[in-house]
Amino acid sequence: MTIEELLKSLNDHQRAYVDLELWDKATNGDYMLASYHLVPNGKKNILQAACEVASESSTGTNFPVKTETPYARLLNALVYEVDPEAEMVKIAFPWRLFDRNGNIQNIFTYIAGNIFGMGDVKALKLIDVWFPPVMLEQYDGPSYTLDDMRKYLNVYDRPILGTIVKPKMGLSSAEYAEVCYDFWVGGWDFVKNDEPQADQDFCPYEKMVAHVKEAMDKAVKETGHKKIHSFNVSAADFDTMLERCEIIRNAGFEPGSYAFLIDGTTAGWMAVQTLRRHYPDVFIHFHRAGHGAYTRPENPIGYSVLVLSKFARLAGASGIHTGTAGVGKMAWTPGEDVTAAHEIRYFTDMWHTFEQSWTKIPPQDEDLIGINEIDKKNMEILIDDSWRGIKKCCPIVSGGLNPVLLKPFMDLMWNADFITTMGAGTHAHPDGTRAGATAMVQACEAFQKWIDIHEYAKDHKELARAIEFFEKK
Ligand code: CAP
Ligand code: MG
Ligand code: MG
Repeated sequence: MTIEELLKSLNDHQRAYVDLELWDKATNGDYMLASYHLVPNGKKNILQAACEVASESSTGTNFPVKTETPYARLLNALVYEVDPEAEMVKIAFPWRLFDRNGNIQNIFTYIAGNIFGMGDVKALKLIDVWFPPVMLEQYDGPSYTLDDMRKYLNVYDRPILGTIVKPKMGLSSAEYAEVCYDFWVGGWDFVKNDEPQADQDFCPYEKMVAHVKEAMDKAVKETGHKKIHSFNVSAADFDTMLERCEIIRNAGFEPGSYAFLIDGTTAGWMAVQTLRRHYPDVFIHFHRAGHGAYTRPENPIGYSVLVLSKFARLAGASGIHTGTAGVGKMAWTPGEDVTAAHEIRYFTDMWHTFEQSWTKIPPQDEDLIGINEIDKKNMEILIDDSWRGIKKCCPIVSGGLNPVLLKPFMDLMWNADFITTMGAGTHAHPDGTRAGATAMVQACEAFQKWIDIHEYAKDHKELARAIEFFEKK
């Protein structure tokens, strides 16, 4: 069917949710834009189904209602582009639809809410979103960033090297801290709780925190390097979550030596934003366990890694896992993971549906945008006066990485400005955690010196043993 025929096929109700003449008005600042891959269920054509989606994801339902008012109608989401071949549609959401208190959860109830259950669609995947400058004013964005972490660690020219303590669960608090100590003295920077770490009877929360503090003090003293631990503060309710934060803050850790990890998909956006708003001086670590139900490339219904990552930045997460681009054990590809990792770091990016500028200066103010562009090259603007832009959100790269895979991943990533955490990649090393951590450091050194790791391993035995073990797999 041609676009004209598709338009003619609409009923009055659907016609209220389409404006294929919107074009450049779509980026005039009045709308948040979204692009979806949409396959109708067969009874409706793509434009009819798209209008039903626009209705259900803004002001409407499946019939026009007598209670509609002229003002309510102004808030209708509008289908403004449709590409039947590519099965792609773009929808403009008047941003005044959204809770004006910078509430991400609210947006998801529209653009990733009921519509995922609609009978009118067989496939509905939210591919990308674009935020108008006014929304960037309203939402928190990151406060404590990777740049602050780098300053604390005095590490600038390589990824932050980290691990996740394994086994995932079952160690006592003392055993847990022992593994942290071994990693910190063998390698460098960063240890995180695993995503299910909470207050289990074999590893009581307060004891885990206290033992980690002891291990960190010992490791800092021995190595002369600062260390960081990312504590999982996810909990049954917000009070308990905040209590866990206070346990950590009152355990004697110096500012910068701890991060708060939140299981953002299972705990939800409210938890992420509560942490961001309560603790602007702490690195908020968004673990995304469970996101695969929405983001796996083969899932017909859901949203992309890019969308999740962009909202994490808007919500103010300091960092979010963005995957290993197919190099590690998870299912995604460079197209998804590297795009997401780049998008949340830069000031502008145009690798996907929309060119997103993360500046709060309205697009029409070109000369100021020009100044921002120049500053971006020196990175001052993102660091020193973020009033003009949303600060960077740090890609956290994990999931089946090991010293052998670091270079293949970095070749895809094109930069070293991220945190990497290797669990098995450290603790499965034939000579244990300390050697595993050292092997990771050596693999990173080899990359920095442009030396092949097999060459470098000739006089770095921990790396040699890691290659022997992990390459066999
Ligand atoms: C990695 C990990 C992370 C996943 C999360 C795990 O352990 O701790 O939670 O990487 O995936 O439990 O699998 P390994 P993503 O290093 O031993 O694989 O980063 O893609 O969100
Ligand atoms: Mg409803
Ligand atoms: Mg994990």
